[in-house]
Amino acid sequence: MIDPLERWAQYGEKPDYAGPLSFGGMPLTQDPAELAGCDVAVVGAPMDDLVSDRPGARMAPRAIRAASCPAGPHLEVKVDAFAELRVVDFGDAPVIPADPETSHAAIEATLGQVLAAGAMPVTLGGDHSISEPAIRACAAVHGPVGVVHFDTHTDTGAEVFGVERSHGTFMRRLVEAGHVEGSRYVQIGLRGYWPGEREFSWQAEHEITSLFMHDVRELGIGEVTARAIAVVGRGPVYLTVDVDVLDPAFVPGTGTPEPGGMTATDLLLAVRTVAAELELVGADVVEVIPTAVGTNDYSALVAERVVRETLTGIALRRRAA
Ligand SMILES: [Mn+2]
Repeated sequence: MIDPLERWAQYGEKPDYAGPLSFGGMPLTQDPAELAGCDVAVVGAPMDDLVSDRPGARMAPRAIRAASCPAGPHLEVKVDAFAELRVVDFGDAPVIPADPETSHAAIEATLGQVLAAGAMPVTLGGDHSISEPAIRACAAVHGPVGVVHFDTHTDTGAEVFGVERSHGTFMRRLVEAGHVEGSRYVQIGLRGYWPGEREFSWQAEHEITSLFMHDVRELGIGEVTARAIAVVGRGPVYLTVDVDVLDPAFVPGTGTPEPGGMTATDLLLAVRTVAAELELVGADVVEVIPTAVGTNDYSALVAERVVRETLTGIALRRRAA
């Protein structure tokens, strides 16, 4: 186990730009034996071979780790997730460029090691297709899961350009394989011009709930989040956040940007609330395309905060229990 804070121990924190790169400056290991006793293991899934539009999300795990992550308690809810939870960075899954099937198998196997140790995997994508092996790994241990899915798109196509394994099809594949319960699956933030009638009627057959961007605009994020939590209810839940749910103003780098999206303020509150209220067994943040270095990369920074708010929600839930 490498502790990036070690050389700054007398200060209790280190500069974000210094020391070995790990999520939140947390200890870093690639040894599954060292996951024992951990609550959360962060895993990078740096692949973007299955995007239909802009590539670059393979660079995101490193960029998210390099984004600023200040130490200390959350000013609003007064919980320090890193003090409350034992979080480690488990490195990256051994993905292979231009071989998505092998990369998906590597992601599933790496998350399997996390789950076998009793820890919760938090995966840094990658294009959104990485949620397919990630959710499969969680469902293999916990049984079929509910899903809270923040996204502009439903990702429930039967194919995209005739391709069945894609960042636009994986949710359909997971529902059809029985890994996701349609009646406990909620999409939040949908907008734009895809998908169409065929996909939405398939979704209706599987009792999937869609909360659109106009619902967020008209009902407010508090009510939309409460409705999502009510639909998913008790039982294991996976949280997946495609950062394209945000307005491009808040995420300059992402695979398929769509104007008219959520604010960072709303998204961060929503993920924290979901994590505090539901029984999360896994989470990911995907489709981040880094456009700058370190704290200058706002896309990676907002993705880092999505994870931080998720961890804060988990810490709140643990404290309440
Ligand atoms: Mn997506």
